[in-house]
Amino acid sequence: MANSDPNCLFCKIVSGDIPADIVYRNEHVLAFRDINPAAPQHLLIIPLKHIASLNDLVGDEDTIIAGQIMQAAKVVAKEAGIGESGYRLVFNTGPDSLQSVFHIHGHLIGGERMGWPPF
Ligand code: D5M
Repeated sequence: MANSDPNCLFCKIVSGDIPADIVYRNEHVLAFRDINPAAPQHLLIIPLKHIASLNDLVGDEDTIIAGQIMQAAKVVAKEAGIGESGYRLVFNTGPDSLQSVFHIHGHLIGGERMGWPPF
């Protein structure tokens, strides 16, 4: 599978063709501010590789990528000042979740006291 999809919005952010408020990048993942924040801190963490959703994770390489997103989350949270106060990492997947961008992204949300359940 190709690492990039020319029709994918988030691949265009990875390549720099579309601007974003990038807060973190390493050789595996990118994090940027959500354009429509749902909380005081709302970052999106994405793999550089195009993978449409959690349902499309295949094999050991993608398992490692999923872990790299998790590893980045604590770094991004700390840099956003919410590492200790707490945060959620949400991966909308499929129609009932209202996933709208089909490139895996973890919503890192925090900066205020949240409710549970979330809906
Ligand atoms: O979430 C997709 C999220 O992506 C949604 O919260 C808006 C955000 N979004 C869409 N376009 C952009 C750009 N250009 N920059 C930053 N954030 C963006 P989902 O879980 O798929 O519903």
